[in-house]
Amino acid sequence: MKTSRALIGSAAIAALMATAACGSRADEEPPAPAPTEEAGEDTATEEDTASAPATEPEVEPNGTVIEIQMLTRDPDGSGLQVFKPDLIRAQVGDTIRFVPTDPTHQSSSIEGMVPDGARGWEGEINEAVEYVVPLPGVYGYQCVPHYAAGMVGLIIVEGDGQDSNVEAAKAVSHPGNAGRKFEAIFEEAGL
Ligand SMILES: [Cu+2]
Repeated sequence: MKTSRALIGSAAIAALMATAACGSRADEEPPAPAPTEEAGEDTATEEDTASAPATEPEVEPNGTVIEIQMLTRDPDGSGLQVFKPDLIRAQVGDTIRFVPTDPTHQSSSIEGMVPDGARGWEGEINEAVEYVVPLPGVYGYQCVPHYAAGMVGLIIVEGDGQDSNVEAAKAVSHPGNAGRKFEAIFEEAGL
């Protein structure tokens, strides 16, 4: 009881702070001087964009979008309550787009199943959510309402350090069918 009230309290404070931050940002409306554009290799912009100290590196979307369907029943027979495909390989900067093909689904990364320094994502039910993958590593995710039913998936982002969080991700325990599903996915991935 105590815990959930404390959580609600801090969530409310966070919401207030977010509102305040939005408000002040809108009020300020910085005049934004026209940047002097030098075509091509421009590297000195980091100082200007230092806003909130995010732990996740800023990553430019590279234009590649990988779609994952959220399905109640896979018309091709892979099962009920599934992400399709539930295992993908991606590159840093790719946009992963979860598509609400069927209703009642969403996608959230699972705590302990994203690489250090990655924030992860949390989608709304019945809405598409996009995440630009910021770092090599594995990213495990769930559909919150159908987690125990085994509606989970894995993204492998290739590059230096892609195996850095594999063991940690495999050590996470899951409710119901999700554990078995992840075992199968990790096996399919050769991890
Ligand atoms: Cu679902």
